[in-house]
Amino acid sequence: MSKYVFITGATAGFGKACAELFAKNGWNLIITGRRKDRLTELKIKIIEATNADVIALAFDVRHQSEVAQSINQLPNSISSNIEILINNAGLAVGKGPIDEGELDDWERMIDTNVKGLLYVSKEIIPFLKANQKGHIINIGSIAGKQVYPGGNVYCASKHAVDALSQAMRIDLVSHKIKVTNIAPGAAETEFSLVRFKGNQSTADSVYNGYSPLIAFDIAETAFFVATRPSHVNINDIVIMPTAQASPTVLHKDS
Ligand code: NDP
Ligand code: 8X3
Repeated sequence: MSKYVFITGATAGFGKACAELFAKNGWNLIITGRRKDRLTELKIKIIEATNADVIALAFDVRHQSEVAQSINQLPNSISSNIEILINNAGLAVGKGPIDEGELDDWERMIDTNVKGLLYVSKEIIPFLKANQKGHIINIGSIAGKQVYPGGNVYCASKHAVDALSQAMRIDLVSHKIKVTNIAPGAAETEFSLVRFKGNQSTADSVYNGYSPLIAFDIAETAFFVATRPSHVNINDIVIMPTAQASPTVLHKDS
């Protein structure tokens, strides 16, 4: 199979699980992230386990010229075969009242979650348009559906992802490009360790007392939406752990 799925943030969590699941099911991959060593490790692991062709591109989605240069270096034989873009790279940094927020945290979230998603999409959409088919899967969040205490800028960035998913669907429908927004609730990845700036015990406490989602759950969801018949598009999926009813209502074991 010559089809490629382009995945941002494949060095950890959801993106890595998506890479493994799509490759196992016959897809070729373009995996991206900043940590080159992790990309290389994942590439070797997938090549050993499957027949997938795996291209690793290390770049920071916040830097538009890096994004454009990396993607433009792909040979036409590969870029013209990109069928799916999974816009997954993202992060929360910090959690607390808005007036105590740090400028650098705000900029990291907005630059990564919103501008980074736009920079990558701008480069990939022309390949999908040229083929008059394709699928963009944006990883939003329940934080993009509801705002919760201390979530302010992260929630705003994920509301922007939700809006951009709707906008892409409207603007690209005439090119037969599907757009899906996946909005997960609490999932145990490196997300909380990043959010709490390396504080392992605070990060662990987010997942104590219940079974959170795992990265594979989101990979399965992405794979499901990507494998519907050509006339079917799943617009939006909210997926939470069974123990979670809303961003703030979690049923924990006492
Ligand atoms: P992880 O921290 O495990 O993975 C995040 C990925 O994003 C990494 O591969 C990281 O790669 C990449 N990334 C971060 N910043 C950049 C950047 N500037 N340039 C390129 N890549 C970057 O978290 P998750 O897998 O949980 O998160 C994936 C997505 O899911 C995010 O958008 C997150 O907001 C969203 N999400 C997460 C939820 C959760 O509870 N875990 C729930 C809902 C949504 P590297 O550091 O190598 O660059
Ligand atoms: C991650 C889920 O609830 O921490 O997007 O915002 S939450």
